[in-house]
Amino acid sequence: MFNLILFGPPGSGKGTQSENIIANYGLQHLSTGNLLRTEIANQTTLGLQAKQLMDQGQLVPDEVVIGMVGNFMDAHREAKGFLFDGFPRTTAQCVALDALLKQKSNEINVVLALEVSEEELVKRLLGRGATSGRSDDINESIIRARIKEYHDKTTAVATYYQQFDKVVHIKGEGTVESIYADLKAEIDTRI
Ligand code: B4P
Repeated sequence: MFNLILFGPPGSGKGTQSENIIANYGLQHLSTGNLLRTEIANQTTLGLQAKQLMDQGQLVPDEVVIGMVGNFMDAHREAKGFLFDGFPRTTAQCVALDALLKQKSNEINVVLALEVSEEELVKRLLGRGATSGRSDDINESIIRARIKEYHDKTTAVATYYQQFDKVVHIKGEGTVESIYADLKAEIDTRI
């Protein structure tokens, strides 16, 4: 199994680049943002609780996200590897993910960390908000709150995997194609 974490702040291109990576390597895409938005669209109890937090730019509680990820991995036992997009976002999620993978004698192979300036992130997310209808993208103060959550809680994810020497930093500004080429080069040396 080859397991990859695509890491970076909101708007850094995780979802965008995930599409290219899964198309090329056949990994199973696991985006916690997409899973949560499906719960919201289906108006489940979990979705209704998550929406309130997401609309304020806050993270959904660890136990909710970890349970959802465990169920998803169980439902995709045949996968030849996972591309984790937007997960883990806290140290507790890192520890839980390591435990889930260890049960299957697996581990994270690499963390590819996209680096983008804050002003570019805000510009991209406001741009997406103008057309996508995503309620967490339309308001600059919510976008700034998401970036603050990232600095307060999610940068610790890179620190966690750095202790195992698994983090590779990638410049996330430029064309989608040029950034994908950099990601691909790192994957190809490891897969
Ligand atoms: P996510 O769905 O993960 O949202 P995101 O980080 O904003 O999106 P992403 O980073 O994938 O977007 P992309 O850059 O591709 O999370 C949403 C919310 O769900 C979170 O705030 C949180 O509340 C909750 N949540 C999710 N996972 C959680 C977890 N594990 N724990 C707790 N809570 C969780 O795209 C952004 C825009 O940039 C697009 O318009 C794209 O076209 C553009 N773009 C991409 N690459 C570009 C480039 N190179 N140049 C110019 N524009 C580019």
